[in-house]
Amino acid sequence: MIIAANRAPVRRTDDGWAPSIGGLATALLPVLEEEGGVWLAMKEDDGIPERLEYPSGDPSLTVLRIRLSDQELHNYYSGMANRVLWPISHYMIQHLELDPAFMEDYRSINARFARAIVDEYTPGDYIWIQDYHLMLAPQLVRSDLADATIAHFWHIPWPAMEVFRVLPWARELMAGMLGSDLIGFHVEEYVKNFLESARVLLGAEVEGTTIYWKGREIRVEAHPIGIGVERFRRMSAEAAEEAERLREELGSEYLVLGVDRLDYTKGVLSRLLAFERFLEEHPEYHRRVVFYQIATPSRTDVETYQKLKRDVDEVVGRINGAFAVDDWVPVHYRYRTYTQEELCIFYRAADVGLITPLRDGMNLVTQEFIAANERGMLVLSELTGAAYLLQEALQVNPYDLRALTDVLKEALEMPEEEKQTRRAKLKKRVGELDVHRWAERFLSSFAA
Ligand code: ADQ
Repeated sequence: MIIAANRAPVRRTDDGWAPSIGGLATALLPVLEEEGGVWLAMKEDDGIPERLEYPSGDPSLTVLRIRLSDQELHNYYSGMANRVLWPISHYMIQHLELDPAFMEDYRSINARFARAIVDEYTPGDYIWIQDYHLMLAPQLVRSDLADATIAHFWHIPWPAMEVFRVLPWARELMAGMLGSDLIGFHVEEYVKNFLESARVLLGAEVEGTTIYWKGREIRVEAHPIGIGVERFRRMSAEAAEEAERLREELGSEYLVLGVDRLDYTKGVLSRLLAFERFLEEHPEYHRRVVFYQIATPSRTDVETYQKLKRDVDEVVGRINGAFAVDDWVPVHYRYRTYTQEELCIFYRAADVGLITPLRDGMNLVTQEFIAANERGMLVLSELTGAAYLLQEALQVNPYDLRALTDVLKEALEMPEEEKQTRRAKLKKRVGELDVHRWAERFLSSFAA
């Protein structure tokens, strides 16, 4: 198996190399260790050598890094991936920056990945390319390896065709993806959008969920991704005491929680505005509820992310300035990264998980919250992939400030029995979505 992804699957720890945190590495490393293989990723300043045999004692896989100059990193990653493909796929064309230099380096870095894949390939290998950083690689590999088995998995939404076609390079990018034999998305709606894009923009023939293009057949399928459920259950059980301690320290009857990368797609700002309005309209909740927002710094080199940070700082200050009294601070805002063990303390302690992205491919925080939480209720944006799969959550349109404010009250006041019933169903569903099962499902379709 050859996997190509933006990020490497391992990280350096005090005890040597360990799997990176995050579902993809956790799910795929065991497969690669069993089958043997290669993982190709972009070179970053993370201390990982350009060629690493893993695990150290008895290596079964090789991690190979693709080196990028600073300018390439800027154009390919910060530019094309983060300022073009990310906003367009999340329906945020106001954040698009269409600089042709971005696309130029995107082409050459995809070609570099493709070359490395071809160099590592031995007949019979499966090639699995990940995400929006590598749209052109499948076709570039295909042109050298006509008989190779190639799959692509897309981790963010695929937007409506009329939105995607705004990109000047829409057709070229789509044709790049169609070098694959199998293309995976999180949910059926993204599959439909992609099929429509192939039909209209490329004139490809589409029958059911198969695309016929240049004499080849490409299957397009929904494979919703999950989390390492057992791990989160275990971490949550271990966090029980600390979760109680956190609640005591906060000294508040209710804890409302948000956990996100600080990204404009995650809806942090509108969530804060809803909480502000909730406090304005419901003085009976003053001193009784705390909103804890954890935000991981993300893409801090991009101007729109810097502006978002300033806006969030300002609104947090405004709410606390207006409402805080004595020892009650209504908004606790933490702009930092936590370990997953620490996150589980918050997940476990919360009465309401407020997960309200303006758009999100799946949103794994949702599943982590469900796996770890034993007392509360989940409020979930209907504009996430997760919403299609988690019907028992309280769903809301995050652009609707009125609804967002009201749903918070509804979640806080939901009868215990109803919360329990909904939680049980949600936990069952998250168990089915487990990332190990996701990998199995995708790989067995790949091999079919
Ligand atoms: P992301 O946009 O990064 O992923 P998400 O799916 O929620 O979004 O995953 C975020 C991960 O980061 C979670 O595992 C979470 O625990 C962690 N995280 C978030 N805030 C953190 C914090 N403050 N400290 C530590 N960890 C934090 C992209 C797509 C999603 C898709 C996934 C997987 O945008 O839609 O679900 O890939 O395909």
